[in-house]
Amino acid sequence: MRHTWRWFGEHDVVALEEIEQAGAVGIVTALHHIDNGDVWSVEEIKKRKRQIATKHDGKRTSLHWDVVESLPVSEDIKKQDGDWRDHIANYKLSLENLAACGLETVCYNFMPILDWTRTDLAYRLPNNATCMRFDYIDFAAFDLHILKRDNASEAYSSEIVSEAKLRFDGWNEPHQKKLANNIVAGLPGANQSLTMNDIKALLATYADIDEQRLRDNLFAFLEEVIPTAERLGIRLCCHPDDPPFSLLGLPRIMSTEQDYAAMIKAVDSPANGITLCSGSLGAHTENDLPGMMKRLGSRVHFLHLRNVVLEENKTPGSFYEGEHLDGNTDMVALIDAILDEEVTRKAEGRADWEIPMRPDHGQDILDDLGRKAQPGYPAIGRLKGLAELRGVERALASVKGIS
Ligand code: DNO
Repeated sequence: MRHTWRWFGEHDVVALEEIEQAGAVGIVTALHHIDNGDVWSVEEIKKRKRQIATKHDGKRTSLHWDVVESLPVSEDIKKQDGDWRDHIANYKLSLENLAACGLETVCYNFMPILDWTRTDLAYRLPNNATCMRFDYIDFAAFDLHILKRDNASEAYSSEIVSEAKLRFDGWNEPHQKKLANNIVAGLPGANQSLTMNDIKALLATYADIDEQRLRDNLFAFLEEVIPTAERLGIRLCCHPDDPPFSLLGLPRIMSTEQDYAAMIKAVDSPANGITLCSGSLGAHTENDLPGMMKRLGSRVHFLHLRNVVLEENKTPGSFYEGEHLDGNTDMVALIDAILDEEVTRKAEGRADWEIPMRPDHGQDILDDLGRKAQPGYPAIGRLKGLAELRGVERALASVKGIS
């Protein structure tokens, strides 16, 4: 695997020098300041490349921009509404510009309105570390009593509705505000910060969009952009829904192996690929990550390795972000399948045999607790994850006789 690290640009409190020390060789980043739907110009892309290559003291880093995460798909494209045709033309132009600057791997997602979301950004663990958590009942309480979405109760069982009411009744206003902010304000990389009114207005625009329609719109988007990507030598890779189930009554269509199999079949090109995020997909009890890697591996262009601890016994749908090796995904088996895929690619002579991987998220530990990096993206928690994942990789490679 090629070890990469997500960096949010010059305002990231984790410095490039630290990323080098952590042992990463590649950078994953995006032009977060450009509005969704607009073109990424060659000038802006080159500027980011220069930033990645330069340390604070002006010397060169050893880091290379490996993956774009994400080139966002606008809401208009997802709905085939408003300026969607212009946005598709802009998307193709951005791909042209990225290819002209040497970028080959481009991640995106197709989640309506909300990108990834959590209810708690600093859930305290018994050892005093903190991590991110998604509590299904808290989310329902937000939906039913803070957002007050029309017909929201139809989305939940009667038990969840009454538990959510009990919880909500026990919250003071600051607590309600904090929860709402965690959910709607946009986590790192989401590229947009929404207010409650924005969410309500956006929800109304999705009234006629069910799962089938959203899937048709994804496939239509891919039919447009994949030929461009293929011609440019760009590998697009779709990130899964996080969490992998419907939220706020909205369809989510990239949550399971079947969803990915259907996407790959719809537009059959090596440029139409997958971001295998073991944390997002692992929050769905039925997803078998090592199996997915074995069956869909040839199209996996980017890996996010992390683990979630499901709280199924307490509440289905609730989970917290565990240490990288412990949780719902058998990480050793997953890395084993990844190494096998790399061996196959090498034998086939594929130039992209080495798959970029980033240690996804991390718990806040040690000095992270005071540094306050972007939620989910602390320096030491991720460094620990990367070190553990590399250890497993090195050990398995040695057993397999891979150099
Ligand atoms: C969360 C991230 C997501 C991801 C996008 C991809 O940590 O994995 O924000 O970048 O969903 O488009």
